Amino acid sequence: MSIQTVATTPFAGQRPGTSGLRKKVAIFRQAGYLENFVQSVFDALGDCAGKTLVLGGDGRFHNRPAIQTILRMAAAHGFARVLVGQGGILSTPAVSCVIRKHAALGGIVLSASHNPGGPDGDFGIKYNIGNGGPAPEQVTEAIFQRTESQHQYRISDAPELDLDAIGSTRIEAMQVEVIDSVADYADLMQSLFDFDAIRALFVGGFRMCFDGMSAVSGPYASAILEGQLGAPAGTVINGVPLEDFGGHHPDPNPVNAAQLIARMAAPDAPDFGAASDGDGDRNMIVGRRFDVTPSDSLAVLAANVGVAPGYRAGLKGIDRSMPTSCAADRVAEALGIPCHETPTGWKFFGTLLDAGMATLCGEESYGTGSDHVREKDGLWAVLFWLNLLAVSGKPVQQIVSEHWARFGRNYYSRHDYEAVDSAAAAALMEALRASLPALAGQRLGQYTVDFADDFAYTDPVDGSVSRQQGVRVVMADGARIVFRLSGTGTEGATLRVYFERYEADAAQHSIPTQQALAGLIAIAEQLAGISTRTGRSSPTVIT
Ligand code: VG1
Ligand code: CO
Repeated sequence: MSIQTVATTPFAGQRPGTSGLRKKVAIFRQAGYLENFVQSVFDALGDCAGKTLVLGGDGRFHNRPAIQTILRMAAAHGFARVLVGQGGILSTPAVSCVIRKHAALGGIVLSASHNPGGPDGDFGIKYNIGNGGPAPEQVTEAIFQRTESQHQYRISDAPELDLDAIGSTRIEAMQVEVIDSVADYADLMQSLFDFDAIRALFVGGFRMCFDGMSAVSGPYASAILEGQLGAPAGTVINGVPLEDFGGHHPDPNPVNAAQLIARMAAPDAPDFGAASDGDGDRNMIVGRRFDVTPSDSLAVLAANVGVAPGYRAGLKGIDRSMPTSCAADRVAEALGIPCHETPTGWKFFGTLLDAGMATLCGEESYGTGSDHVREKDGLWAVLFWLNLLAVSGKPVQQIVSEHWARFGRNYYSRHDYEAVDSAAAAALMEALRASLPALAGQRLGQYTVDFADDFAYTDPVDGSVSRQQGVRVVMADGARIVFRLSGTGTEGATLRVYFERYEADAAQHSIPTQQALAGLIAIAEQLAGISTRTGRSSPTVIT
């Protein structure tokens, strides 16, 4: 074994987006592409000697070869130890958990999350810092700067390592520990939730369906739900991670998790349904014939936080991303705690969580989590709901309806226009930005614009500023439309348009969502000219 320095040429466009660097597999398979990025991560970290690194991914195509490469590079950079998930498998929240538990310098997550996998699909890589959370923008920017002038990388020429046998081996002077992918994470979950109450629920005949979407959360869900909590075999469906996710789009929303939604609408539907995404950090919560929006889920968990033993001390605050509905704000107000509004992406929650300013966090994109790790956490949210269902004895729909009756309902929807022409999408956003100064005070449909701006955020802890985080048009009654371009897509541009309006009157809480938001949807078209500019008459996905 020896350490080599390999000459390379920089690749353009290695700037991490909302959640790491995501590209088509074919791009990642170019000689030196992954290596250059990893070298840039290690360069940005500085001295890695004697440190511990956590490494794992969602099992998608190219996961194993990428892990072999990164292990050999880590050895060439003097890491003392790498903890790698068995078979190369670690969910995003499990990486966060393992980094924290073992006081690692950081971790590398190989995933493109909800993006499709397989040889023609997407691959991704993300660096998480010592608090277990995604690297903040200063770090991702430093990594990107290095990629622009990366002319060499260092790697050991050690042979491939067996990733499937738990145990310890060496590459150069570095110890490689293949760890159980689930154990540390399962211990943490057990410390937060009332497993006895949930076990009693299943003993009483409660039925659930968890859709692993052939992605990383299957092994976690099988071990915890069926193994530790006694849910009947078959509770977890699509529970084995496949390199191409079975050809499916591992994004847990009612459109992509159609199999689960159909099961929850059947006459003999289980009591509770849930799904998670490619890397296990998102969750969808479903009752019988009833989908819970992620924004409502966050608000409901916040309002009922005392059911879970790990949260009996109450909440320090709630964080939500700007496009996420204001349902959680109403709960925060009732609890007398702050609610922070951050840009899209979990990396913005880390400073607030570390500073003890928040306990629960959520995003409208099926992401919920807390200060137990520094990532959103799919199975955590499912266990929280199970704990709530066990303690309350009420069905999902009743819990949500009662929540609306108490706090009012924030009707909410997101319209995605995927793979649109990048130039057209950029022009649409530019035109919108140009129109903002004239919008305040204007009458649009039945609404009057209160203010319109491009969301800029100053982190209250470290003072860092992030601009252009989404154009928002906010009406006098608080209803709003948000426009932003996705930072995770790999084909053209994806335009996301978010709609929200508040309804206090419980007699008005059963309107179909798209109907309830029709006025705002028409205004968005009028303001942005979506159909003419993108050539699309309707969204690709509505959630
Ligand atoms: C999307 C979501 C965002 C989420 C991000 C990463 O980003 O909107 O809320 O944090 O994905 O989630 P964008 O830029 O495409 O809108 V995951 O599950 O991919 O790590
Ligand atoms: Co994800």
